[in-house]
Amino acid sequence: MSNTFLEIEPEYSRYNTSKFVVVPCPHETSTSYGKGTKNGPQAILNASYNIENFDEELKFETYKKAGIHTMTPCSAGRLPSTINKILKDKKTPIVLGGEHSITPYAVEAVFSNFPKLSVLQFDAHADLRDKYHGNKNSHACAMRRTLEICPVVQVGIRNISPEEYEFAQKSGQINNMHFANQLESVEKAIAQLSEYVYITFDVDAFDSSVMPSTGTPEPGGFFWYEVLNILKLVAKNKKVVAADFVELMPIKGFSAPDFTVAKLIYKLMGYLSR
Ligand SMILES: [Mn+2]
Repeated sequence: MSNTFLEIEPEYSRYNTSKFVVVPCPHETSTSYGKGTKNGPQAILNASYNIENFDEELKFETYKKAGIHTMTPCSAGRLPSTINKILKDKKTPIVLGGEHSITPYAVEAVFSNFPKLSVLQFDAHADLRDKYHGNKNSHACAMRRTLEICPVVQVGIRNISPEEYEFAQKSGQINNMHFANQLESVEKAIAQLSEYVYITFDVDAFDSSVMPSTGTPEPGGFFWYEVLNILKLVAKNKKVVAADFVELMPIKGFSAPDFTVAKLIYKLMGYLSR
């Protein structure tokens, strides 16, 4: 069991001297098929203990360069005030879900600090339903709620309902929606983002062979280096001010997907520390 990201020594993980603040948010109320996203944050922290701290691509140890602090787990209700404080302290919050419904809470807090914010969503699903099983705050509505706050650019999409598709067409959101089989539009997608960017990464954006540990896995998704290339481009061209990684549903005794998410988070931190 690891209580902090990477379990690094206090010298590099104190709040005051850290650029990144990891906020575990094990919120789960509305998952549809699989259950267990509430165990996601702990699985990511456990896996992070085993990742190599030297970034083989960037040739530095990100944690020494930037500092990474990990907070005690936070409820969805406390997420906005927590994120607000982290941003006021000029740090970058990295939220670990939990289900995708936490994203609008987090985005609202980030938007109040960065009015020129837009969101880059990695996801298999459009998540644009107005309601799901009568619930406006379901994870299936996460991006519809987020869209009520600021613009959203979607990549990796390959699961959308007729109602969502109709909404996307009527609202114009369809122009900011990039389907998984249109990878060539990645640069266009990044150009659609505003100066300040919040990244929300639903792990089901990955191909289901890479990421079986999620409630609603989908074939036809991203592979590792495709995702890294997008993150690299965004980090280079925009100011990424916050991120979340959601919907990991760890499978007991099968740690590769947990490791993938932990390493992905560390890669993003590296790209943001160059
Ligand atoms: Mn989602």
